[in-house]
Amino acid sequence: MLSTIIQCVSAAAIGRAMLMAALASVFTVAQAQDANAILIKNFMFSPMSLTVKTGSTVTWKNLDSEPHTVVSEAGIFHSNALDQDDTYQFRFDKPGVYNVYCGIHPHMKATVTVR
Ligand SMILES: [Cu+2]
Repeated sequence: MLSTIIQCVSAAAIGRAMLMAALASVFTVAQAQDANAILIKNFMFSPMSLTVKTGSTVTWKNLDSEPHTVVSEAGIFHSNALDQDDTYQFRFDKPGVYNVYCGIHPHMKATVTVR
């Protein structure tokens, strides 16, 4: 009787551990998707160079209280001014090297390499 209760308790503990493991792997996938993100902070793109697979969507997020834009040097895309916490997304369907800068502060530069 007592051993049955102990078995039930330990089964529940294992179940909980498996659930935690499953949640951890979901979290890892979410982080992997965030790898296609460029943060804008302190008047800099971070990372300044990012490599993604063809077909990837890159998300820029402005963390500064100052507005920034995301502009392709080749004129392929041009975001609106991003206020604090605003995001901009662009899907890269063709391989190549894309130079990006901020239209308001052109010294802010980043490179997206699409493979
Ligand atoms: Cu800027």
